[in-house]
Amino acid sequence: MREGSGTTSDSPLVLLSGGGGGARLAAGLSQSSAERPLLVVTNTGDDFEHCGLTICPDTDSVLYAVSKTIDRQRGWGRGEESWAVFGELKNLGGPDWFQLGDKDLALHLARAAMLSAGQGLASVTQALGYRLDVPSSVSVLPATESPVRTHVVTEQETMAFQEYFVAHRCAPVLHDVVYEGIDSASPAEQLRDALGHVGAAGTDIVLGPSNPFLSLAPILAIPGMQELLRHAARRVVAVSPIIGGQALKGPAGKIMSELGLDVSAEGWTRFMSEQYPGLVDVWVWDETDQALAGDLRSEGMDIRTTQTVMSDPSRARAFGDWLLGVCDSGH
Ligand code: FO1
Repeated sequence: MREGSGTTSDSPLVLLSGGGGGARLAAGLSQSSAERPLLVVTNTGDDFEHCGLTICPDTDSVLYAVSKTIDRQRGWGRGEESWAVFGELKNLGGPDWFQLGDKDLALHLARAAMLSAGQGLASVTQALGYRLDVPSSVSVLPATESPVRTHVVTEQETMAFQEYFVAHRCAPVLHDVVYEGIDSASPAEQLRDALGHVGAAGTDIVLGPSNPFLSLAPILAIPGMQELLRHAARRVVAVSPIIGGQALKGPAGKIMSELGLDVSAEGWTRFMSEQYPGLVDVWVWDETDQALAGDLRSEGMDIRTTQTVMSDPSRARAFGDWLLGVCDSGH
């Protein structure tokens, strides 16, 4: 861990995020009082082609969350949405397994138009963020421009991520996860730039409360990514997605048990520290699990506990402020 420059006001806070808990934390951090530039690095492993359009679910959930246009009940797609096109698409016999609201569809069409005009995914995402009124201190950046596609290996077959997540509702027993294309991927240029310049000396990295297998691994497994983050980081803080022995939403707990891991904040911490040795400095658990921290603390791990459940925007903001405090505290 590098001691950063005195002031951290201009050094970025980098958040690695999937589409669920990570997006909520991105929204909380973007509201946080400390005016540090926030760079949200999003998972691209869920991206896929649908009706000829490039869909980027995790990136879009973060865009909608930080621009406060997300449907908060569902946790994805737009609030105040209409479904005229989707309804007619069904009438016409089009694919109806993946729900696309009218405003959400407009974003996919705008992205498709910019991509087909030759713009890269990072600059397309930046343009969409600008149009959605994402706060100017926040940048949303797909982790890589190279195509990475998460596939889930189950006992019957290997299936694409959205087939597992949406069509099969995460029911099949997971044996392994593979990230097609990851070996030829590299970290987004804008991320290298953000972490490379002088002001980045006080950079802090937060691994959001996202699914380690489906959301964080497709980012951290990008060749060179861990080194890039570790080298730039003053402090790396990881937030547990497992609270009281389960994930709040999504299949992280189910996958951990299917992989024979202990479904607890401790089990998650041990998995992550073995998977990414030397990456994380501070482990953040929910206060529910406070009593379980003793063993790992006696092994020298720095475990902090607080209220991590972001049940509403004010809780997300308070958690964001708390995390900024941990990063700035220097101890
Ligand atoms: N999830 C679903 O379970 N059903 C859907 O029909 C669905 C549509 C959808 C459309 C746009 C979008 O950005 C996300 C959407 N999601 C849907 C969620 C998506 O599958 C997940 O957000 C991520 O891929 C997993 O984090």
